[in-house]
Amino acid sequence: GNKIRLGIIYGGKSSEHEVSLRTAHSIMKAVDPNKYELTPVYVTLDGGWVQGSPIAERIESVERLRLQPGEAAADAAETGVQKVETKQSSLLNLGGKVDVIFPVIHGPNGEDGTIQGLLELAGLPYVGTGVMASAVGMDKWMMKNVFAQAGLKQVAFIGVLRSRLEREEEQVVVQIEQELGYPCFVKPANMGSSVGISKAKNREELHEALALAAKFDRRLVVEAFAKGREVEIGVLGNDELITSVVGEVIPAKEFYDYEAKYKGAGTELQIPAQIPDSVSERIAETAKQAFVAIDGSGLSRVDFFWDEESDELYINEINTMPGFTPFSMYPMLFQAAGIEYSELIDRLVTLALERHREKEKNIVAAEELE
Ligand code: G1L
Repeated sequence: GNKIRLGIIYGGKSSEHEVSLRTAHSIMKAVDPNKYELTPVYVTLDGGWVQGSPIAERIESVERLRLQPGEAAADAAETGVQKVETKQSSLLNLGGKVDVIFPVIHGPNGEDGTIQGLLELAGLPYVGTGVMASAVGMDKWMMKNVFAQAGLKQVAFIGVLRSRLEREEEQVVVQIEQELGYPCFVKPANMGSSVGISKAKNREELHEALALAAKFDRRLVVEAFAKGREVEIGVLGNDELITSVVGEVIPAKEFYDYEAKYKGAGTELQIPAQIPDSVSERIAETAKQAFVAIDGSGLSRVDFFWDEESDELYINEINTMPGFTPFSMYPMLFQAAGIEYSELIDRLVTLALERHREKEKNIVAAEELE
């Protein structure tokens, strides 16, 4: 049969550029070359878009994916890869050349839903969550509001605007001390990773933590200390959802910080988590509710704290763009559930196409009714 023409957008003007490259490389190595034709689209660190032509050979090194702007025609003869360079997203160039896009990338400035919006405008099916769910999933403050509205139990929090901090930092600090106490966590609302996050154990540290987070975003969230074990689950589907096994993150450091999250420094993953089945079932149900609450599609990893002593379960966050190498939590949770990496990718592509078809059922104007 005909191959599925899969475009992969990766790189990006983001602190997770290298993670994205490695992830794209993993995906390209995992898919069946008889089933897919792969087209790489590299977003450079300074925001340029370099569109390769379909990859014919096996990609041995991740370096091969660092398409060079400007070198285009020069080495095309050697590598068989042609590169088209554009200042802006050359999505209209992709129309007609690919059937579906796998966006392994965050938005240009960390505010997400932007890449998804571009793909909507281009009319292309794409893997993962849509504009709204991506945006909600990237904004911790908005996410918490949505969880609260859906009646999901979470740790107490306060949203703080940077402008309020500039105006009345003392009142903010007093409010945090009264409503949350120490220790507490201060985070920029919009970051995908853990940069700008710190833990404050006293007033002095709180001032420092607020100042740091305010460098990254104009919206901050402060969370009460979460007691309990950190447990995570994968959700897969569009309207009909399946869940993975539950995994546990066992941190070696004081908290699951940037380094631990990305370099695996000291953290250990326990898959499946050694917790009662009844707790795993509650986690699965709550994860699906969270996915529906943000209007998720494709996939999400949902993270919780389970306090063994009180048996309380607190939702921490939903991650619509989880780590996605074969050794990341999400793929490993599904592998433990019997779905291996390449099958996971197949399913995500199928879900993307299904979602696109579902959307095409909608009429866009009342005139179409006639
Ligand atoms: F497209 C999916 F499946 F939705 C998707 C997109 C992006 C899954 C996972 C990711 N992950 C990443 O992009 C990243 C963790 C490498 C950050 Cl750049």
